Amino acid sequence: MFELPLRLTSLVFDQEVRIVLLGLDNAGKTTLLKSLASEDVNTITPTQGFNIKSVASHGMKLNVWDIGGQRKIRPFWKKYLENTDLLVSHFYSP
Ligand SMILES: Nc1nc2c(ncn2[C@@H]2O[C@H](COP(=O)(O)OP(=O)(O)OP(=O)(O)O)[C@@H](O)[C@H]2O)c(=O)[nH]1
Ligand SMILES: [Mg+2]
Repeated sequence: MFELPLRLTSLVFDQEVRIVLLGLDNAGKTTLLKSLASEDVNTITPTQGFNIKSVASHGMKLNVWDIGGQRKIRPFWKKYLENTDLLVSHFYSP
């Protein structure tokens, strides 16, 4: 259902990539993360802190961080960006 813009192979030389998903609450970040990991997306609840999953793709290990988007969590977003290779700003537009 979802696919990250994986032209990363040409962008990075490291075989391990840290990706952070950031966006407002209900944007669909956890749905995207679970889809990438081929997990059930029907039982998702709002993220209170963060979720992390490692997914193998295109010969790389993608460490994908899904950060909760609720207002009370937003002040902590910046602390997750350290050492990040790719930031995905996730929006859901009905
Ligand atoms: N129609 C539609 N609904 C979606 C899509 N992605 C997510 N949703 C729905 O939007 C709601 C919120 O999705 P989440 O994945 O929990 O959103 P989130 O960005 O992780 O939200 P927080 O954890 O609160 O930051 C869920 O009911 C999902 O089923 C999409 O692409 N299309
Ligand atoms: Mg979430």
